[in-house]
Amino acid sequence: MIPKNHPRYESLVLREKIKNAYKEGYLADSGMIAHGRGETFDYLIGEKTNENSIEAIKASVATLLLAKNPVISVNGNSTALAIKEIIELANVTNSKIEINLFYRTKERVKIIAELYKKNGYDGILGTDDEKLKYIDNIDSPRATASEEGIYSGDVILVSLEDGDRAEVLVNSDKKIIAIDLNPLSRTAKIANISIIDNIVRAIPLMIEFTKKLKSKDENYLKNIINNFSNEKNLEKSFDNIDLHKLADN
Ligand code: PTJ
Repeated sequence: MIPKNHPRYESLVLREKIKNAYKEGYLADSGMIAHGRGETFDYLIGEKTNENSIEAIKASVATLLLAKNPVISVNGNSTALAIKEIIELANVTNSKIEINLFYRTKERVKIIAELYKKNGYDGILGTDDEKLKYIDNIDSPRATASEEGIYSGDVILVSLEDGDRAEVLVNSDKKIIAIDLNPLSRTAKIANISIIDNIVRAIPLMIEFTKKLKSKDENYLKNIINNFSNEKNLEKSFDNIDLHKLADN
């Protein structure tokens, strides 16, 4: 039991979730390493959602709301940290949810699918190995996608994603929104919109902004997207990592 007054309470709670997910058999062992890398970058950006990430979140929400077939891609880490929020975001944005694992095993897919079901989400995609297609015609599990989801989707939200697979998706002419704490990662660099923030803060904010933007017309949403530059967003993310400023806080 982690004492609530521990100065690093929230961070320790996330570690606990990651550890438990590994014990339950659905988090890849490398997922723990990935979490550690994320923690480091979170520390460096001040463990808060910075202004540029708010802009990235608004552009992401506008993109999801204008999409024809938006899909939220989930893996072991995102499920461990934000399953309830992912389901709510899918519901408010009318997005599908698809399991897309870098280290794919039948067992992990089964456990993750059951977890979504238990949390009230039926019909998760990407579970049936037989029906999966290969996005880039390369026979590799990193490029698998379900026909009605990622394969035909026009906007895909990925989080805590390996760079190789994000690249496959970008090259297949889909709009990619990435949630990744590391602004230097290949995923963050190649995505159309990169939310440089912790998934546990980013998704609740995406839900909040969806509720605010849902009633806006197409032009309003297009304006938000047109005024957003991912290049500038990433530059600002680098500026947020200011060790002197962080040391003074
Ligand atoms: O469940 P699987 O089989 O799909 O495997 C998932 C992992 C995460 C193991 C796999 O996709 C992988 O190896 O990813 P990478 O290449 O380590 O990239 C993960 C990225 O997520 C890194 O850039 C981390 O900084 C970032 N990250 C880690 N924790 C968080 C995060 N970004 C946002 N929020 C976090 N909590």
